[in-house]
Amino acid sequence: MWFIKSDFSLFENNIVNFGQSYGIRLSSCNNNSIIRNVIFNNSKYGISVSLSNNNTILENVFVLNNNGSIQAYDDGLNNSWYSNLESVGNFWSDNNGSAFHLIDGESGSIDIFANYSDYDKDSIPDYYELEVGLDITINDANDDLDGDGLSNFEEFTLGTFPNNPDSDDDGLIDSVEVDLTTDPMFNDTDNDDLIDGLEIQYGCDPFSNDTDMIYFLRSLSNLVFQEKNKDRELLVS
Ligand SMILES: [Ca+2]
Ligand SMILES: [Ca+2]
Ligand SMILES: [Ca+2]
Ligand SMILES: [Ca+2]
Repeated sequence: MWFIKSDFSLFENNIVNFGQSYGIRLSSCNNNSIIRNVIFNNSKYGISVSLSNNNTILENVFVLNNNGSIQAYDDGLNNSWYSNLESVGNFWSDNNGSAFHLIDGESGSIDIFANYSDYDKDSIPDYYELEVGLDITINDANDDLDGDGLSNFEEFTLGTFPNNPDSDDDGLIDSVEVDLTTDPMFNDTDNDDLIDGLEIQYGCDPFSNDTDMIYFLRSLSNLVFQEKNKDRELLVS
């Protein structure tokens, strides 16, 4: 959508998914409102405001525009990318919840009420979905990508990795750790140098850091003893 010399207009609730060039481009346009548009996967700026002044750009959803670079551009005067009155800015796929979001261009504009976007509205933000390899275009909150018994949304809220069934690599899958109440993101819950998976395997207490090593060593020596006896019995017979 390329607007030239358009003033006092409202561009609202459009879905802009050209997949090729600019999303919304203003050239010599003044006093317009660009509000609540969804601007997805355009190869250049999602919104570009050039030689244009006093425009308001609010509550737009910017997703994957400009090939991973800054998604909006502004070289005009007094363009607003946020509203102080309503404490609202725009939503960005490259924002992790940080309030400040930079806009490219000579104006030095900033969105100070920036927020993350959630394109598929599954309550998992785009930045997170992109980070861990979830699909930002479909509601996959209840799916279980890594098959560990926890849904993608549960993993997002717990802080475990939805693309790794054993997030802390201690031999216990994430849902087992949730059931046991061991820490799924720290491999040695009681900090006694024996990882949680081995504590469970050898019947130790993953929450007690005083005796675990002794039990572990005793278990190991019992195993070795049994193995040796087995060999001896085989030799005798
Ligand atoms: Ca989402
Ligand atoms: Ca999972
Ligand atoms: Ca684990
Ligand atoms: Ca331990």
